[in-house]
Amino acid sequence: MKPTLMVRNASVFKGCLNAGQQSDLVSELREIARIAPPFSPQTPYGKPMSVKLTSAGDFGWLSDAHGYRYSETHPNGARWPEIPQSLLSLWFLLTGVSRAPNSCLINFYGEGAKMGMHQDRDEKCFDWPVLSISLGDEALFRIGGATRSGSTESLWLSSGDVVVLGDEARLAYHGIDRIRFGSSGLLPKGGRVNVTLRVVD
Ligand code: MD6
Ligand code: FE
Repeated sequence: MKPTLMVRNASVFKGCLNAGQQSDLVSELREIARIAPPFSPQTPYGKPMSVKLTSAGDFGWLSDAHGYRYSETHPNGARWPEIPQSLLSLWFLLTGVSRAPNSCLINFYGEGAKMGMHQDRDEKCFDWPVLSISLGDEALFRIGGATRSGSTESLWLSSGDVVVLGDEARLAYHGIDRIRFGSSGLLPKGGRVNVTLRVVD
């Protein structure tokens, strides 16, 4: 499948998941959240993140006093649930790479939650892309280059949109400046869910 547009070398697939696929995915994410309850991690600097998160797959992403890292277990000690088959299929369809992702991070944004500008660089190898799915309320996504300084571009991501950061964009700085709380009817209580798939090791 071809991206709808490229923004700073990121591939953007607008409306990639239809309404039925979005609600099916929400059901699968609810099941993951039931097994692995979402939590608000502390940054290594001691500030709580405004998003809640959980994971599926062999590795889940955490942040605590030890820093940002991947862990084979939830903070409660249990292994993470499996990555849903529908997400693996979407990964192969859109990225065209040979390896399956072994980490699926799920971020929950309530009213006022945002994500500061960052690079995804806790993985061992940057040859694999990162695929990101937006669900629920619209979000203002900002992306720049591989250094923190320099110009950025912003675009609104809607429910069902997918962004792939690979190749030149793999280490691009990016973040979520704000969400339009209540702009989507997908989640009964409003808010936004972002799902990212990665090859971690
Ligand atoms: C978000 N996204 O959309 C945050 N990371 O809520 C990310 O941090 C992200 O969209 C890597 C690749 C694509 C992304
Ligand atoms: Fe990221």
